[in-house]
Amino acid sequence: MHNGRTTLSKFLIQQLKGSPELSDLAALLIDIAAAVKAISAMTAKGELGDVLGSLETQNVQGEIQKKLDVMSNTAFVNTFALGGLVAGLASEEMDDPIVIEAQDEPGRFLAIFDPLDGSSNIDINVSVGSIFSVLRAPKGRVPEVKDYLLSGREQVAAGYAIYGPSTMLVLTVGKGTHGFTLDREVGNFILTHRDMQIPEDTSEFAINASNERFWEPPVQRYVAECKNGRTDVRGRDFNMRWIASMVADIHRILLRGGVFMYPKDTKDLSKSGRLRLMYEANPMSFVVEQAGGIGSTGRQRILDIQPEEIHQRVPVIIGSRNEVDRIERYHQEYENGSDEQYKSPLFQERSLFAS
Ligand code: AFP
Repeated sequence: MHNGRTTLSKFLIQQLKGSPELSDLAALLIDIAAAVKAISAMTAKGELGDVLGSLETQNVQGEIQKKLDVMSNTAFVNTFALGGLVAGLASEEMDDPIVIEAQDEPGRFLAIFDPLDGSSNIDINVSVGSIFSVLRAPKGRVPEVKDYLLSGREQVAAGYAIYGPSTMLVLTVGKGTHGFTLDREVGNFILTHRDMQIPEDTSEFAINASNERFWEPPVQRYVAECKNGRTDVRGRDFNMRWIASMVADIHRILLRGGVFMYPKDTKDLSKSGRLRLMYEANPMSFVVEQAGGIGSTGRQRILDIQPEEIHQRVPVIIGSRNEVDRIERYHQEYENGSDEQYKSPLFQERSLFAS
């Protein structure tokens, strides 16, 4: 029936059997899968389920909340509260973390999540997702905000759900990145993408090109070279994609390579990027790096950042190893002024494009 494939539960038990200190982690991830199934059912109803449209409320980011933002957040909160495996949780949709009252013994983990990523796509029926990150909870006391502010390297698990033509759960516990497809007939997640590997090279980049005038020079340089294709230093043509759902763009990159960029820009100097470190950049970087890719701000690896606040934003450049390496090099050359020697042949003095 499933070509010898295995289920999420069986796979996690196998992956974690050598880690007794993570004994509850498999159960926690299965709880997360249950919340994903509930959200998948909600999104699949569309207009018929009265789940579309926005509320009058704003989240801590100052963004108008979609109905499904709040419904998805509630699905995760209820799942975690019932499961008793987390001591506390933080969400894009909640100003502050909340403590989960211990049932028999306190939960060993902290969950941080974006319950519905890409929600601006909900009303136009384009793929959206959920993103989650799992950290160890402090021992012997109720978690405080400082306990969430651990670097991405401290994550014990991370992953995302994508609510597309099929619903998939892609996750890592630090032993590779693996994809599971929801079999709606039996209501179980089946391992369909074992040990995903991102191609090191790509000819596809993802960025919101309408922000070009706000980017820093190294990003402008990289994108210009991609757009110039075979006529410039890259020697081959590139393709561009931008779904405006980070989960959908990253999923494509995991499957066929690419680089996703939401870089630092001067559009809003009060923000050091659009995407949030704790529940977007960190979990996605863990998943991508376990698949052989890189997650960077352009100047440092995302997983090395020491968080300062739950909702802090960072620049994100993530995907195929050789492309992210190149973009990091361009940032270094920009910082040390050595990119002045860089001039595409198109812009040499006697070239057609000489200004
Ligand atoms: P929403 O959840 O508000 O739709 O934002 C989605 C997102 O955080 C990320 O998933 C997208 O890659 C990015 O924003 C899209 O940003 P732009 O709308 O500026 O292109």
